[in-house]
Amino acid sequence: MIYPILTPEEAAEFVQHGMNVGVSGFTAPGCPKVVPPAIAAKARREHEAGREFKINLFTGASTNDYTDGELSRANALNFRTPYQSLGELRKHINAGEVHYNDRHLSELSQEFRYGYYGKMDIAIVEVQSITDDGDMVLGTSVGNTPTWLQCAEKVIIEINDMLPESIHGMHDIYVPLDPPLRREIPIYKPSDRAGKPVAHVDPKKVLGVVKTSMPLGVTTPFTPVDEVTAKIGEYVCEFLVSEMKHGRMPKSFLPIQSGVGNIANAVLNSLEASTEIPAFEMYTEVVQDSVLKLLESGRCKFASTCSMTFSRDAMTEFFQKPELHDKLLMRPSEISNNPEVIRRIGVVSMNTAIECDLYGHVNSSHVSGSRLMNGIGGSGDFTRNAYTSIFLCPSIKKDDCISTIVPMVTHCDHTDHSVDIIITDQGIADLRFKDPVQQAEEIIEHAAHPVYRPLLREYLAHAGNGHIHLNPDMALAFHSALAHEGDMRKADFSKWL
Ligand code: 0RQ
Repeated sequence: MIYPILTPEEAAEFVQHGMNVGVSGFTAPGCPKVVPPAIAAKARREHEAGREFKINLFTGASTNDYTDGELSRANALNFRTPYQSLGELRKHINAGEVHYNDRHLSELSQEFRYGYYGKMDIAIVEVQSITDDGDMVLGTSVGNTPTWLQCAEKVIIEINDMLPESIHGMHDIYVPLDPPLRREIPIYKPSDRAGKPVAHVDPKKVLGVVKTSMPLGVTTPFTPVDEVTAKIGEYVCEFLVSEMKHGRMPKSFLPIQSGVGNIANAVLNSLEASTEIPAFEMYTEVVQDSVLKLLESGRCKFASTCSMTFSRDAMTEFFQKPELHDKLLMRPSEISNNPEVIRRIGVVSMNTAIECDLYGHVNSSHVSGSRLMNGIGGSGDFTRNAYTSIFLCPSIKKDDCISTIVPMVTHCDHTDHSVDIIITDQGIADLRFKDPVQQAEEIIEHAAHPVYRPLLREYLAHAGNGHIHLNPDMALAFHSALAHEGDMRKADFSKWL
């Protein structure tokens, strides 16, 4: 190998205060694991010596504790984009200590190439292998890595020997040309390959290679399916079957996108069990353990993704089963989440909401309108362009004190124009072919929890006139009751009536 071998500490020495740094990965898999902690240690030393040290960090999506965790604990982050999900970093963002820009995941690569963020100083990339010509087999996700390799002035490589050789061939690396030269992306079904199995870097940019031996897979335990999430899963199946019966969805079915977490898990379990939904394909950004089961059973015929967000056990199992390897392709987030492809191949999107309002606006990212939870992630890429867009959430939270159906959302990520269906444990609210007031009635009667229906009906009855009925004083009464009394049931409209 022509590249110098570095220790993590030697690699971290190349990273200076104020630099734009890009890392590989999308969610925890595929992120670098030893260089970021060494950068965090360098930041601590610099701070102790009274010098400033903060970097601007560009990722694919959320990362791992080695990256966001270590760097935020060391106060080493100035700017961060496009998505995060780690408690430690969330705390710093909500305290105003890290400047965070919540972006659609499909867009960051092109925005970087367009020059919105200036130059990328260094990219740190985990790979399975690299040739002297600069061709590399990436790890268990792709994220924005191909663009980072193109834009970065210098590149540090982590070769993780826990990545098996059999991962070679499971990536589809395609970077579109920028306007005015861009052409359509040649993906007409989820299993189509548009690019190459390897990513490429100019070998002259490579500062060196750090050898690692770090376990693969995510460690966060999955919350088991419970009564509420199981009910949501059943309603999703009921809805999809009814769409086929009414001829609104082809009998051969359409590719689905599903997020992460316990609701997505419950939905996929229901799809696995359904006898009425045919075997299907996924065009999605993350696949978790439930997708491994679907691939094994043949219920999922093919999964196009950006990341293998499998647990450690599922990751080991996947690599022990070569018969599954040609049923999955990992692509850059620019492609896995590409609006043009999603719209054209007819992806059915399913994402989780923090709250939805009576008119179908959805908040995915900010609790009570101010506290960042994770971010919009890929939910906007898929929702806006889906064949049918579905939002899922439990109807109530925190022992009935929170209704996820509210008169007005405190922050809006997805507008009424993009949201077709809201499904809770109470049922299916179909917002299509309805005006805003009809939508509000549909949501109250089919998605809201019975405990909150009288209050929501009262709001609607007194919210005024117009195309959308909105009473500015009453619209946030649920949230003000939660803020002051810890319980949305205490919302009191009487003073405005
Ligand atoms: O607070 O932690 O203090 O208990 O918010 O709520 O119910 O645990 O959230 O883990 O199911 O995730 C939308 C955040 C749901 C996620 C969201 C409080 C609640 C709790 C968290 P505590 P839950 P879940 C694929 C696509 C956007 C990105 C996306 C998400 C905390 O699904 O990040 O879709 N989605 N990506 O108590 C007040 C409410 C509340 C509330 C929750 N209505 N009012 N507080 N909380 N709802 C993935 C990628 O893009 C990579």
